[in-house]
Amino acid sequence: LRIGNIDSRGALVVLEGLDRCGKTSQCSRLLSYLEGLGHSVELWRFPDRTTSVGQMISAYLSNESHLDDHTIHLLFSANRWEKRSMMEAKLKAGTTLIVDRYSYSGVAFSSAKGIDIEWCKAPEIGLLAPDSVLYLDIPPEKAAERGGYGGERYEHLEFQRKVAQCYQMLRDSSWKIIDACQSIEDVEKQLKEIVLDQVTACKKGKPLSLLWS
Ligand code: DGP
Ligand code: NA
Ligand code: NA
Repeated sequence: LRIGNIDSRGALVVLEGLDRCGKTSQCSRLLSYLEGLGHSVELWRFPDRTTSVGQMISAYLSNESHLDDHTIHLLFSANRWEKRSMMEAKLKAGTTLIVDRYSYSGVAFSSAKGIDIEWCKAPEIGLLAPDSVLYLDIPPEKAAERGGYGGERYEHLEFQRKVAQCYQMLRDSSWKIIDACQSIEDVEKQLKEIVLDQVTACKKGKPLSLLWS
């Protein structure tokens, strides 16, 4: 009989997609679902606008400040690095993290501006790799039709089209592509299944790995 498995941990689950793909509401639904099953779980989001780096990012996104494309890229990356040790501690303590955007947003949004993709990935190397990346796939035109683009810097159809193309280049075996044009309930059902599988695998000791592997 083994009492407690030292390698048991929480799962790192990331939701990605264009602005208005429905990510944020699906994140809350996943949170309630896992809490209801009695799992230890937290909802995180990047950028985390509460830190001092996050406040610089927030000012940039709302067009209150203007920064060189490389500079803002590194700030987004720093915002993930400043949360890295807490992220690892939470996972090792058995808490599953549902994360609204991560390094893939970092690389997709900056490479959409024309910055070399390898340059974009470099500062992300060594961050924790997600167990699962759930990509909510929606045509940019459909997302734009949903309305509610809040007027932030990147919320324009033309730019979102480029971001969609850049996301395509980042797909790997940890990605699951979900058709985000389905009903909210159908999307939710698919996400729940995938996430529960990951939570179970991580409880059994699936090892953590690092970006980009
Ligand atoms: P959100 O708070 O999820 O609405 O994200 C704010 C905006 O910032 C959104 O348009 C996506 C973009 N974004 C998120 N993460 C990054 C990143 O790491 N780099 C860049 N350049 N943009 C990002
Ligand atoms: Na947004
Ligand atoms: Na969002």
